[in-house]
Amino acid sequence: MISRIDLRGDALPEGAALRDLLPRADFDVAAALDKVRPICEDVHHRGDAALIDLAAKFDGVTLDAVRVPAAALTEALAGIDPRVRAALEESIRRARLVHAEQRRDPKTVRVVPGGEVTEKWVPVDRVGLYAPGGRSVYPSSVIMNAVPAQEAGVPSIALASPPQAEFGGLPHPTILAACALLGIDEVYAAGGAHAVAMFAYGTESCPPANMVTGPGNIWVAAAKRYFTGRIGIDAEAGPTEIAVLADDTADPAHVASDLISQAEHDPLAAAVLVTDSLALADAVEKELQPQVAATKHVEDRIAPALAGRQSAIVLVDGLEEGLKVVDAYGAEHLEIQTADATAVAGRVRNAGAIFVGPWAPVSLGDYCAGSNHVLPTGGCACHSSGLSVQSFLRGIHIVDYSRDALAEVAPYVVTLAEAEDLPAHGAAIKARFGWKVPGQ
Ligand code: HSO
Ligand code: ZN
Repeated sequence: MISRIDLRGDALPEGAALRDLLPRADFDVAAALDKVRPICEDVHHRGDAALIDLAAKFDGVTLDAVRVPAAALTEALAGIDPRVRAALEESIRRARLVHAEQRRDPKTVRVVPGGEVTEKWVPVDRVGLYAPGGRSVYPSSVIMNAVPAQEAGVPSIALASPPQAEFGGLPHPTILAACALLGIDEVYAAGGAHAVAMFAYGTESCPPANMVTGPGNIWVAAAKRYFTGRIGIDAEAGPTEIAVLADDTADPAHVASDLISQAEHDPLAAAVLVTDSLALADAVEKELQPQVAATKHVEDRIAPALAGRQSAIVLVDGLEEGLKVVDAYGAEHLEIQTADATAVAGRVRNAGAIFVGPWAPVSLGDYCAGSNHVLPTGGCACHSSGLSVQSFLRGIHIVDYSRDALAEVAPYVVTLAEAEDLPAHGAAIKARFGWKVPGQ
């Protein structure tokens, strides 16, 4: 059901060599680029007409328009199960609490008397959020994308989600209901690479956006890569990952259920247990059998995800080695189920989010911890963060120097300009002082 990688005995290799020993899914975004290019360019040239044709081709729906009417949002909210509504509201409330604290005030540094640099934080003007359809209808992801954008103060927020044949060509009603709860009223029935293209280029009905965020399949990831440089993106989300660092104090039934919880997303999802306890490894493996058999998405997702080359139980000689392994892996989600989990978590350097101890499973973070669930996958946690208010802000330096402050530093600027063979740079300084730079 799940393979083992035994790293006990010899000293662990360092860095990339260690990373190469660890499991990871094949998620070849580059290979998908050739397929998305013509789709994106079709949207570029034909706008809404292309979106309508692509919806017929990929989603099997006939659309009159891609913009979702306001009434559909109100109806979706009215039709939602009240318990789901209450849970979404609680999820939004907690996410707002955490994300509101991520806002940044401008900061001014007085470099010298009369010479200041201020960094001000300005939200992106317009953002397109993407919410997948099909297998992954996640209103929770609408929350995780919208809340940080809203708390950042983004003035214009639109959302795209694939049209669903069974809902008359509208996006899934729970997606629409989540939008209504969040106050997002600009919604488009568009999915896949063409939805990203709609936001990147703009069409007759959708003004272009400066940034696109949100999870999606490989086509969405490839479209994000295609437009990188033209628009901002959050990340190229790959299949979801859970790593659990556990010792013999962990409850094997809970470790198994947490591994299964993320395997539930996708046959390419990764579930990795890193432990120094052979007894725990055996017990977790034993737990997996009945738990997997009893859960819903066994055949199509969980069994292939656990059996895939991206999932494994990794045996290590001790906690120190375990920490090296989880840092080399850089999981999207990392659970610490060890004695003194807080101290161990404090030592982790690479993870999208860390879940500490027995009462903080990844499922909590997926929905209601207040943390964000849009996190770096594929090892990108070693250089990137999850989605936050910061993702939607730009820091702009404001440089304000007086005459005296410029005069004081002018010789250095001129010297550096000459050292770089850029005399015009120096001249721009000298001209201000009648070509005579004090100190030279
Ligand atoms: N675990 C997924 C997010 C999600 N889980 C949505 C449930 N719904 C990636 O962080
Ligand atoms: Zn999840």
